[in-house]
Amino acid sequence: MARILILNGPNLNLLGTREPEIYGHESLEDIEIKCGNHGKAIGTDIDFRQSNSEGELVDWIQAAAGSTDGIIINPAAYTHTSIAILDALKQVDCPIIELHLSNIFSRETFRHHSYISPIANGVICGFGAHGYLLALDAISRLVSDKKEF
Ligand code: CA2
Repeated sequence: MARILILNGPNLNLLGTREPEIYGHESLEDIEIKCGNHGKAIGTDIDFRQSNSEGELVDWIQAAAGSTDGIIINPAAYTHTSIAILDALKQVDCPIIELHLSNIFSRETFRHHSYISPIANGVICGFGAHGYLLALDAISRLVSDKKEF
């Protein structure tokens, strides 16, 4: 069974409590449950985490090298600032999908640049919580394509 690590960056633990017009009404725990159910349906094993700490996210990415088949990451605000997360992801040899709840390109210009996009296999943004399920489908295809070679 493919092992997929889903990482969530700073403040995403507050989902559902504020700014629902941007991020929706679902909590991160709701999204984790949906991912777990969808993961089962498509035959993937999900490890779902959130941290407000850049260093902890880097540690988790480093530990994933060799033990995870794919990474889905919503780096939140670190998307726009973190060379450390970029460098960590560069060392991992598995498919990577960058994910955002909101359409970062329809928001402030400082959100239009991502340090992560250049090394991601793909980017999903603007579909709210449903984006997590889209990302799971996409990464599971990338993982099975990789195993065929
Ligand atoms: O759209 C996304 O998923 C973002 O990654 C969310 C980040 C933002 O900095 C990115 O530009 C786009 C912000 C996450 C903060 O989430 C909150 C949720 C509810 C209340 C307050 C913050």
